[in-house]
Amino acid sequence: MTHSPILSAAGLTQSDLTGGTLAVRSPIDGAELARVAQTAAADMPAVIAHARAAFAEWRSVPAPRRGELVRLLGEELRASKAELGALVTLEVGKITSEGLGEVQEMIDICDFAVGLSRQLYGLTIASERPGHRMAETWHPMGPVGVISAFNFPVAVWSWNAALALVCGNPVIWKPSEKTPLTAMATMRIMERALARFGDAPEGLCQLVVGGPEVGAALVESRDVPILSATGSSRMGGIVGPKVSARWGRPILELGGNNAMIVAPSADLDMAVRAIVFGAVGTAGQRCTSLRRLIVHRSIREDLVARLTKAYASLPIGDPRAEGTLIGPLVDMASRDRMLAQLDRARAEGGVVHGGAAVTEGVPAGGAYVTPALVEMPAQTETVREETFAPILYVLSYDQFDEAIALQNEVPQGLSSCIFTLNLREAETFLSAAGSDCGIANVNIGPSGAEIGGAFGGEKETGGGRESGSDAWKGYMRRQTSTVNYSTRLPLAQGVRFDL
Ligand code: UN1
Repeated sequence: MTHSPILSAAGLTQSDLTGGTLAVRSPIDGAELARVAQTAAADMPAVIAHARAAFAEWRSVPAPRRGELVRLLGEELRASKAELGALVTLEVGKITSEGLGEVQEMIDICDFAVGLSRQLYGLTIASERPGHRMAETWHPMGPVGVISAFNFPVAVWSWNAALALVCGNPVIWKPSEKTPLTAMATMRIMERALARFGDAPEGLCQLVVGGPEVGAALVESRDVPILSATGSSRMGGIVGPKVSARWGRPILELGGNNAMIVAPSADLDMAVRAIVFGAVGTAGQRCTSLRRLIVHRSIREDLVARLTKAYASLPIGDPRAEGTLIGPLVDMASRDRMLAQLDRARAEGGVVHGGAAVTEGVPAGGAYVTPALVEMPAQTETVREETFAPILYVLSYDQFDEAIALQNEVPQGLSSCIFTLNLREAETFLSAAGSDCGIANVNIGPSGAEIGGAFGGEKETGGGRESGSDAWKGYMRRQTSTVNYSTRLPLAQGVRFDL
């Protein structure tokens, strides 16, 4: 078998790509890219023990020095951006610009984490007792298990790894079975950073490739105090309670069912661009993808007409080709699920525009579709589910309160947005009585968040926060310390206990 030059350019060797049992296919044409070796479940205790040994050293390395490793990782990622981006495109089917954007997201979080390595600030707290000082210190936790999904095969690891490493924690990564190659190439980049760093402990960053048994070993081990998992709400509903039951800390980033409210005052030209990117970008396979439009009845007809027009001219095809905006879905099973959901929506009274398999003018063997716009009479069961495909349901509203109620009335709570030029509506949407999501935007679509903010959402999205802001606190343990520098021993709350 001759391998794609993109694989060797990304540092993968013949022995990485052959002889294993896990077949990896490109969504572009369904062709087999490689057969990679899998980690045996029986090897997981040794992997975890290795990480624990690394932790014993790494936790005592000063945080700014730990930041130096992440700085080097950022440098190596910059040097390999084109090659890794091309591999993301090959293994996931993202268009070239989005493949590169994913690597940029990794570089950005490295930069953020380097600064953070000098800012793991605790508090000083006013003590009620004389001659006492109270403080809060943040300490490393231990190995972090990262279970990532196919759709952001490397960026989500980097959000977790960059923070975990500066926080003093080793990382064990189990990527999606659909995307081990980008993970292996990322580890090669990490190895270069480690070599330049010099004295990092062995076992600080490990990759395990395999199925649910490999993930289960991370989920179940008490030696993995933090388990960060990205994927479906169904998966998180199994993983989260298992981690909690053994007193571990789950960080869950699960399904989204992200909506946009389009108010009568909206700048419709801008809204149309945001809607199209949000709904069809990454072929609708972001957890932040736009899935529901809640449009004021007075502008619905106009907006749907503009959207159907915009949808009709979208270039669908090989994601490597310049000009393509919609690449393939990850596999045929995903396309089948999309088509089945559209049938359900029709049965619930939906009028479907688009949403068909495409076989002409696209590489054979890939799961290409026209994105679907579905006018729904109500927020039915199908609309309330996340389908990982470019389906956009259109609902209408008359009163603003109704729009907010519809936005919130789904099980998921990741991202949300409103297009309006009305200050009252915008601020109400962002208020305590507004969107119930982890992300709420005004005059911006729901996807494509910057790394500087905390990323994650509520309800069935799992409640986890990753990436920017103070998400780092999820990777550390907090210690409250009170020091008595006086010659007396007063008790708090004025309690007397005189011997
Ligand atoms: C995901 O789909 O799992 O906000 C992450 C965004 C990207 C990350 C998406 N920065 O769309």
